[in-house]
Amino acid sequence: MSKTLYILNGPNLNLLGNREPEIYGAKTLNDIEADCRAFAKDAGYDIIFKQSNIEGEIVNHIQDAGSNAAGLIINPAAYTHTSVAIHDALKAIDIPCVEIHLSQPAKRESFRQISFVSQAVTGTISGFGANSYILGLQALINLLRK
Ligand code: CA2
Repeated sequence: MSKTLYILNGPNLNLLGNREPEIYGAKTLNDIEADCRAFAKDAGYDIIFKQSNIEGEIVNHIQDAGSNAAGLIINPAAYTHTSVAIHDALKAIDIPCVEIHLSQPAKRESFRQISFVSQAVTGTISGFGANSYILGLQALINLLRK
């Protein structure tokens, strides 16, 4: 079985650490990537880590993960609440997928209360800041070990 995990990040997450630290924390996406790589390495996995502001690119990455990876973590960012294309791409692959969020969308504006992604993933982790990524990896790796 593949020992590669994909971690996909949606629009504006490249801005992490520079703005709105009270909502999204002080770590940059590069910091989060380094933390994820270290955690995954200890567990015997390598990471392909991507960020895109373009919906179709995220769809392409999901399809690549379906062919090459053991599992997928995705923070779809704003596309969480709008994207049928990302929902359909996740439904079309046959590997475990974990949706993660830095913040807790359920506590925020009404337009964030709907996730088009949740129906298409194994589970969701939200509200733990950058640690949501590590908790997501832990959940995914535990699943893959079963
Ligand atoms: O909490 C999360 O992880 C979100 O996926 C983040 C998205 C938001 O649209 C979702 O509702 C919840 C926003 C990511 C934008 O990140 C920024 C970071 C710094 C400055 C501005 C935006």
